[in-house]
Amino acid sequence: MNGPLTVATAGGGVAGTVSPGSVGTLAAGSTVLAGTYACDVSGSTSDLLAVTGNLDISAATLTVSGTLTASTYTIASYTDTITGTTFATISPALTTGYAVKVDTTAKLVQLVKSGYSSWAQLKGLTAGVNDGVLQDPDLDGISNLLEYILGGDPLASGQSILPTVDASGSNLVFTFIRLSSSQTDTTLTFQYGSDLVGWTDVAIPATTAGSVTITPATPTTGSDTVVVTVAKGSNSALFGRLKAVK
Ligand SMILES: [Ca+2]
Repeated sequence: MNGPLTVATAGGGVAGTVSPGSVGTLAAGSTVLAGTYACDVSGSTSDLLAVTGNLDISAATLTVSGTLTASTYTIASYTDTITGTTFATISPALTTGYAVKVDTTAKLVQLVKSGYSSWAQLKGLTAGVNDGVLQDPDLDGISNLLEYILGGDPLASGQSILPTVDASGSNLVFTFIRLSSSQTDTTLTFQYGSDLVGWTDVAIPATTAGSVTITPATPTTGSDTVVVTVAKGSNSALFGRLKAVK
């Protein structure tokens, strides 16, 4: 199919469903999906809507048929720009543990399996060898579990993902980036105290609450910026640390 493709909802012009057939590829020019993308999945393959130009999924409905089992399915690609960070409606809901991921670097729309073991596999860790949550195969002092939550690379040594602390004002301000999907199988707690013995827990929530400010999709889609603010008060010293449990 060449040229622009518009799939509109009934009443908005052409009522339509894009369905490339039983696991096939539909090539199209710039596409505005306002109707339904009926995406078939079979084994580790899926339909692919291959767009040369711009793709707009912001008003589209995604319906997946078949059983999701693989860690990643690429269901659309585009060459220019995308509008929308996910589909407006996903019906029926995706299998638990899967999410839509718009990768604006690779210019792909994917269905990805979230969770630690899937992440470990995608990052090149080997099951039973170096994929343990407490293992640290790149020897940078950051466990695999924290690499997962903080968006690190478990096989490339580096500490840029570690939380930063600013105690220059009247507050202790603790900032880090969280992989949003890591919330599905991990629990994060910020702990602070004045003597390294007793700690006060602050649960890290899904969205802004209390002393924790969460800015979603920042700095990139799929990650959140998390800021914990604790008043220093009369403490001469205040320590903070992040506790992760899977
Ligand atoms: Ca590490």
